[in-house]
Amino acid sequence: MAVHPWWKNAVVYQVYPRSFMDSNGDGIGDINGIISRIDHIAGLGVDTVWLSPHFDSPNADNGYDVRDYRRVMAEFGTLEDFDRLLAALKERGIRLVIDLVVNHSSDEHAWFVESRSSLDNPKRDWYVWRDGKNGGPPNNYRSFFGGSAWEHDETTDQWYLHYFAVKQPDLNWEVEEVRKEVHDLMRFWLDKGVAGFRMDVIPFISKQPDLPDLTPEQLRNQGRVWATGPRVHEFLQEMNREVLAPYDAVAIGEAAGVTIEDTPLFVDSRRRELSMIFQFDLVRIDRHGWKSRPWTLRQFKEMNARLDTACGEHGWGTSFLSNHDSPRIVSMFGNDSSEWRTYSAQTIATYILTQRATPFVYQGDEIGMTNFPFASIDQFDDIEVKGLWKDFVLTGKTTEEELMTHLRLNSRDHARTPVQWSNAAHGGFTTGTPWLAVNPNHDTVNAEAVTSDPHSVYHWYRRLIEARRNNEVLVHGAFADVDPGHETVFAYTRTLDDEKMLVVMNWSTDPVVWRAPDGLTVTGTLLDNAGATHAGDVIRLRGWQSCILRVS
Ligand code: TEU
Ligand code: CA
Repeated sequence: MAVHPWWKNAVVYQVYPRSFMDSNGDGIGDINGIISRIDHIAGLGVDTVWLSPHFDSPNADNGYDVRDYRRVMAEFGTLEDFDRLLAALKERGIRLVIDLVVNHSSDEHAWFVESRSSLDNPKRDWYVWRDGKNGGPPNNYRSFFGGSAWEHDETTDQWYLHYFAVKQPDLNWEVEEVRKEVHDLMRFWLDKGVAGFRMDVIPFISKQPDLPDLTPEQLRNQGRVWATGPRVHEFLQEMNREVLAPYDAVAIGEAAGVTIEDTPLFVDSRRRELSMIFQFDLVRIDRHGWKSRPWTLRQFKEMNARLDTACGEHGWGTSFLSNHDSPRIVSMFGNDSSEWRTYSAQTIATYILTQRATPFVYQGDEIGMTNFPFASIDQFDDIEVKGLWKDFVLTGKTTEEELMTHLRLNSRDHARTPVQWSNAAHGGFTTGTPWLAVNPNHDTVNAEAVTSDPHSVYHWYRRLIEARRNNEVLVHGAFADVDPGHETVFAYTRTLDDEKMLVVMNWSTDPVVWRAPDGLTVTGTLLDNAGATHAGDVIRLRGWQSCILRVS
C-alpha cells in the first residue's frame, strides 16, 4: 500500500465561525459555540476542520481583513478558547487548519497605520503606494468589491492598492521583511498545533511590475492577471522551504484567477509549493461577472475531467462545490424543492466524496441547507453586494430588480446565514438576535431533523465518508468518465490496481435507464441513496438517485 501524505486521505469540514453557533447570546457565532457543537462535526467522520478567519478584525469583510494576526477576534473569544477548541478536536482525532489572509491586511493593522503615516516611514513599502496619474488613480485596476482598486491618502498625497475593500490594503511581498513576518506568524500558530493553512487569494501576492493599465480583455478577468505575477512561485517555494516543509504543514491555496491548465504549477509536488488549490471553474460554472447563467452537466463533466488530468500523477486536487463565498450547494447544483432537496443533496455529496482529490464539506451542506429567500437589498450584509449596488444600480447600469434576480441565485450571503440546529427560534443558533437572519425553513431543515433520520443528508455524508475511508480506490483510484456525453447521467470509474468502482448518478428529476459501457459488469452495490441494489450492466435510477458499485 503506497504511503500518502495525510491530507490526501483527509475529509475537511469548513466552519465559518460567525454563523456556526453562538454560545453567549450576542447573536454572533463564537469558538465556545463551535466546541458546544463539536460532536455534530465528529459524527460525520471528518478528520480535519478548516476554520475561516478567527483573528482580531474590524470585520469590513467578516474577518478577511486582519488587524492582529496573533490575537483572536473579541466576538469569537480568546486564545484560551482557541486552545481548548484545538484540544477538543485533537481528542476526536480531528486536525485544525486555519485561514492565512496575507495578500492583504486590515487598514487598522499596526503595519499599515505606520506605513501610511509618512513617505519615509520604515514600513512605507510594506504596502503598494504610487503617485496618482492626471489627478486620478495610478492605473485602471478595479476592486473586487466595486470602485477603483486604488485609494487616495491625503496625508502623503499618494494612492495605495487594494484588490478587495478600501479597508484591505495589499501587502508588498517584494519586501523580504514582509515575507519574514508572514513566516513568523505562521510558525506562531503551527507551534500551537494547527496542521496547516487555507491560504486566501495566495496567487495574488506577486504584483505585475510597473502595474500597467489593463486592456479591456484583461479588465473582464482581472484575477487572471493578478494570479500570474512574476515572483509568485518563488515566494511560495520560499514559504515551503522556510515554514511548510519543516512543520509538514498542509497548504491549501485559494487560487482565484488560476486556470485549470496552470494548476500543476502550484501543486506538482516536485515544485515544493502548495499541497492543493481551490480552482474555481467548477464552483463558478454559472458565472459571467456578477451574473448567473444556465450551464449543462456536460460542461460540468468536461471541466471536471480536465481538472483531474491537470492535477496529474504528481499533483493533488480539492473536491468542493461550496464555501462561504458561494450559494448553497443543493440550490446551486441540486434541486432545493421539498420533493427533491434530500435526494439531490445526497447525489451532489456522492460526487464530492468520490473524486481523486481532498473533499470539502461546508457547514450546513450536511443538513441540506438551502439558499435564503432574499426579498430586498437591505437584507444583505455582504460588502460585495454593497459594491455591486454602488457600481451597477446607482450608476444606472442595471436595475435593482435585475441585481436582485442574480443575487437570489449567487450571493455569498446564502452561505452565511446561521446554521440551523433545530426548529426552535432562530434555528437554535442563538438566544439573542442573529447578526444575519436564519432561513425561515429551519422549521423542517435542521440538524436535529437530519441526525435523527437514518435516510437523511447527514447520514448519507457519514456513510460516504466511511466508504471513502474503507475503500482506498475511492481516494487514490484513477478517474475515468465513462459517459461524458450523457445529458443527465454522470458516471465514472475509479480504478486502483485490480479494484474498480463505478459511480453512477442521475443529476435530474427524470427517471433514467442507463447501460454500463461494454466490459463493465456490476458485481455488487457499495452504496445507493435509494437503498436499491444493482447487477449486470443495466442501471435504473430514479430522479437524483446515485450509487457506488463494485464492477469487474
Ligand atoms: O475570496 C476570494 C475570491 O476571489 C472570491 O471568491 C471572492 O469571494 C469573490 O467571490 C470575489 O468576487 C477570498 C475569501 O474567500 C473571501 O471571503 C474574501 O472576501 C476575499 O478573499 C478577500 O479576502
Ligand atoms: Ca457569540
